[in-house]
Amino acid sequence: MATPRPCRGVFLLPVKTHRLRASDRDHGDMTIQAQLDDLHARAAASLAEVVDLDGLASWERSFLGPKGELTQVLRGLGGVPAGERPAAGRAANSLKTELSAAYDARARQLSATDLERRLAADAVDVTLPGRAPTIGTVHPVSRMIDELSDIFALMGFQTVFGPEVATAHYNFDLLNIPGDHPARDVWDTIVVDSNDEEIVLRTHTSPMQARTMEATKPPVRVVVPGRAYRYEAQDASHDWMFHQLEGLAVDEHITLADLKGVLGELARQLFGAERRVRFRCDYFPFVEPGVDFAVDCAVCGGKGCRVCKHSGWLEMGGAGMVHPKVLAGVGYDPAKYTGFAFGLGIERMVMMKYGVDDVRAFAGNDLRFLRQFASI
Ligand code: YSA
Repeated sequence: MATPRPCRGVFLLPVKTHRLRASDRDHGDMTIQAQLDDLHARAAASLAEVVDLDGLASWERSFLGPKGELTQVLRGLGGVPAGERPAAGRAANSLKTELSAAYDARARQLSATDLERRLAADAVDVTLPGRAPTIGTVHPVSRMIDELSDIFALMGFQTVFGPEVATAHYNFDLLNIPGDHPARDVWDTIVVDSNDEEIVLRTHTSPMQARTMEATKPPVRVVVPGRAYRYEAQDASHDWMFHQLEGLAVDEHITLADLKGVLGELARQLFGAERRVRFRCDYFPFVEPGVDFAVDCAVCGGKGCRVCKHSGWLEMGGAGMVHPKVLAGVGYDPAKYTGFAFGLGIERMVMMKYGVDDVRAFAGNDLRFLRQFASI
């Protein structure tokens, strides 16, 4: 078979292998010019009906592509008598140029329309007001913990954290609450495991007293914020999970006056210079003497309201002078060292500061409640 001969970008094939086909249409005795005119008319009419780029691609395949009608005509030129061939070739090539130009023009037109259509579909109205993103806020309890840590840092206390799961040894024994002590029942303990040694969810942050003292020598000044758990009925002022802030200071010559000074300063920094504090005798096996610590209600100014249950006072927590047995239990010499400790209810402090009247709101996950603290 002879090799195709390039001619202005078109391959002219030998007559024997390629007869004039023009898309298998029956052209009978039509002259080449008549065939080209017919092809021209049909291509133009068909192009006018093309409405999108897919249609245009198919039009191109039908008329200009390697198997398209015009290409077939060009390939068949070899069968045209030699005298007529140059003119037929010029006419065919001129039609190819014309159809190619028409194709390009239509392609530009359709691309522009297509782009416009896509732009219209994707249009963004930049004049619409934006949607305000929801901004998260720090939980009021976490905020109070930060605030308390800052206040105590200025008084020389370091903030430390401890495990929420404790052995009964740390939660009770080292706090002078042995197994048979009636006070052990007071704590409504959630026991996690009682096989070898009783493991509990800490009922207060006080286990960190012994842990801290075991790890350091006096002087000690720490505050320990964190969760505590008790198996007790929930009501407006009691939840089964809540937060406490433990405080511990041990050194030579520490007295109850130091404890009163520190907690009084805390109340003023947190609730305002005009706040009054109250200390009343209380009993905790790990302190002697023990006190409960209350602040006059900032919501009603001490007159009595729903938040303070009409008493004018809000109890913040328990406190006292560290019991000599607790000091001795961790190897401190009680003849040399004294100390004070306290355990404050953090939710109660937030309630007092912001007038919240139900402790259950803090773990209730109601965003309407939590969002109120965003702007404070
Ligand atoms: C006492 C003496 C010390 O030397 C050191 C710490 C303490 C406090 C002691 N460990 C304790 O837990 N005392 S307490 O049972 O009275 O709790 C202290 C505070 O935690 C309460 O005043 C209250 O504010 C808060 N609280 C207790 N149970 C709660 C609660 N808050 C919410 N829900 C509960 N169920």
